Amino acid sequence: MSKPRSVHHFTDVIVRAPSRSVVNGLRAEDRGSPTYEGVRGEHDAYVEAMRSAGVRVRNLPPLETFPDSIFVEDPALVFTEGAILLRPGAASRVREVEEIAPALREMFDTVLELPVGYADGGDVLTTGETVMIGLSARTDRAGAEALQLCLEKLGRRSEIVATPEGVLHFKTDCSLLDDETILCTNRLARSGVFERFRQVIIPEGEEPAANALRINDVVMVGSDFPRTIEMLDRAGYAVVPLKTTEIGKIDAGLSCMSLRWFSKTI
Ligand code: CIR
Repeated sequence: MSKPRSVHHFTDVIVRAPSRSVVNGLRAEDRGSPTYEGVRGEHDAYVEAMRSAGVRVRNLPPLETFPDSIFVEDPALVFTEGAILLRPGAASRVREVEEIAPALREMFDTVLELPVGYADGGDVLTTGETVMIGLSARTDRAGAEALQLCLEKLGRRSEIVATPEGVLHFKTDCSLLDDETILCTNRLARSGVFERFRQVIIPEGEEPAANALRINDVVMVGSDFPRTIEMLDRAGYAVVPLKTTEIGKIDAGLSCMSLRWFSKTI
């Protein structure tokens, strides 16, 4: 049986096509609604980039009842060892869990359920050594602690950390570039959570670029962030710029639109 070469080595992803109701997606600040066509275009390009990066893509159908259901990262977590159904911290998103559950039950032998509290997948960063769970307005301590027990059942070590005040999710402000390197905002770096990593700091003014996505050999980065793209390019990463202008209006970036895992059976 082969083991993952590294934390950014994936074989499979799940995505969900946007519904027309995506224009009503949640947002902290109203900077205008995204258009459905715009979101669909960004999602199509994302799916294409995933395929080019060498993963199998399972594309679930749109859900009109759930405007934010395109962001499949939040209602569940997936690992080689199994999946965990979460309890999203936004009332309008709670029932997205039962919508994604059947696909996960089909694809994983082990599917655990978070029993209490609230936790969004956007608050969870899986590194080589531990799973970092960020407390936020969406993930409370009861949810984070219950999640630690679920992770233990999957053989994963975890730690609870803080998300900077006013930041939606822990991963809004960071992503893994490789096993040892984190891309993160200055405000998150200052909190000291990534002291054991090499840290690449997002240029001031491009903070939303921190939600990038390393998949196999490439790093997907929002195309609206030229200084971040240039910085990563110079550092030797194979950058794939992807448009996130429309989904950015509803507080989303690149990790939010997929669940990713390494399957041992490939
Ligand atoms: C929400 O507020 O739930 C969505 N509008 C955005 C979710 C972004 N998800 C993520 O960062 N994992």
